Amino acid sequence: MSGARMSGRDAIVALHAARGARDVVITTMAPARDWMTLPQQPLDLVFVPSAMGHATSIGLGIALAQPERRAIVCNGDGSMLMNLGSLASITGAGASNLVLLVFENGVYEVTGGQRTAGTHVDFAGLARAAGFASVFELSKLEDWTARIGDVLAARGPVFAVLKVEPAAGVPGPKSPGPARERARRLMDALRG
Ligand SMILES: Cc1ncc(C[n+]2csc(CCOP(=O)(O)OP(=O)(O)O)c2C)c(N)n1
Repeated sequence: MSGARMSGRDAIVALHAARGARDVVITTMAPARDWMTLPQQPLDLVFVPSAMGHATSIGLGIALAQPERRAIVCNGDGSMLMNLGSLASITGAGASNLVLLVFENGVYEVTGGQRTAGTHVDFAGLARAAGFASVFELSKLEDWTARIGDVLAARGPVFAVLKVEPAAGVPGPKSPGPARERARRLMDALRG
């Protein structure tokens, strides 16, 4: 990986500190693994185990059902590539309360670091072409930390590519418990 990139875990720690109390945060893949090391809230959806690509669609559903909340999706780049169509669904639905963060590490990190096709894809360009209202690309932790408030508050739907260093040799995320119970808890929290 060329150039200075932030660590994905540091990027997640910064997001954890900056998220609003009413925000829903949906994490998958390496971002989910790192999110689970931090204190959890009822409005967190750790989407593990999961089929790649679906976190964006779940985020869209929550954003549309709860327009007064912000839904923040933390996606892997390989998973983003599996569901590029969701970019058009998000903008087509006018989900202005959705923030999509792609943790671009260039690999399928949680399955052992195989290279994704993402290394030659301009994710920010794809998001602009799909019609996202605000698009960011950040690779330095100090820039992410300084601008995170602007990113979260920008006119939505918001897309940010976070260029992160792959973490080698860190085991993938383990399910934090039965998915049905966790989904029920999230629904209760969303109603609250
Ligand atoms: C549809 C589908 N294909 C394959 C897998 C197996 N798999 C689980 S995680 C993963 C890699 C995810 O890569 P990425 O989205 O880039 O996230 P990262 O691990 O780099 O954070 C793969 C291939 C899966 N869960 N779903």
